[in-house]
Amino acid sequence: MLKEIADFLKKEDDFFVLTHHNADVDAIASALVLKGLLEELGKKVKVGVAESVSEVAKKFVDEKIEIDPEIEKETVVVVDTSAPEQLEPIGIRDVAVVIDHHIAGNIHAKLSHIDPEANSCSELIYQLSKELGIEIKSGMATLLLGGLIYDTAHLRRANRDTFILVAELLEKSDKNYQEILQMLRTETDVSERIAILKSMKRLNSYRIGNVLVSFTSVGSFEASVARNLLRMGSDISIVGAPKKKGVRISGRMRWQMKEKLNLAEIFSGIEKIIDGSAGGHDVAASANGKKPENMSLAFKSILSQIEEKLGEKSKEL
Ligand SMILES: [Mn+2]
Repeated sequence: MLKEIADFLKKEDDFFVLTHHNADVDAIASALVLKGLLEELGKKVKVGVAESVSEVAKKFVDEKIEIDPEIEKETVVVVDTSAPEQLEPIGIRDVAVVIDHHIAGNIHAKLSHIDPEANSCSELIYQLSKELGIEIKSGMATLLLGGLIYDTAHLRRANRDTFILVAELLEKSDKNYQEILQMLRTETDVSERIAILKSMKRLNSYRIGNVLVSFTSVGSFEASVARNLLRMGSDISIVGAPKKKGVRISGRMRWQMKEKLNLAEIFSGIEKIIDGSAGGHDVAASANGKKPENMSLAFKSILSQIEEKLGEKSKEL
């Protein structure tokens, strides 16, 4: 299908390449490299994004990107996007081409190349460059590397082919792997880091056999604090954010504990206590309730549910 898309792109003249809201690195890389390729063919190309470009993706942008553009008579190409809602509020009558790697969405287009096996949309654009017979320039290679590395969670989800692609693109880019990783780094906002540090003051931890469980509370960023507690050594972390009229509780658990416990199930056991509702899955759960005064009761219930499931009593550390 990429062959047909390449032939079609060669015929048209005036393009708008669009991608999803809060555009991530893969979306931006795909759109900008496609723009570059089409410009090599002498075409007029604009790039548009719905709503915004994500903070980390901004570091890869050094040319004009239009936010929520008006589409006139341009030929529309949509990249890295599977649902029309992800393009709102951009009003589009006709989509000519979709290139994407998400499970087949419902954007109706004349031509589409959707490959859910691909780890990133960037690698599809790279394939398209070969189909078009255009040599990837250094800047384009850097963008594609950014997209590929970002969408594979820094290559944790990479396969053999991904590494071959990365090696090929590193040959073309004037940046090395460390420099690209540096561009992909995101700084945690200072208020979030303050929440993490403050949560340490209120930390209560327990040992149940070899399982370590931590409880704490913060004003906000409870999910981030819970994730950080796992990094610091907890097997299960429970973080409450009590407000005047309500409470949110977030829980995280190490993957290795999945066989023994289901956090979402445990959280459903505190719905009544905090007068609210809980949801999530085995290793991540959250609950919202109307009774902040019962947060510590909810913590006690969570601890005793874990004790019961593991068949052991807890000892405070
Ligand atoms: Mn993507």
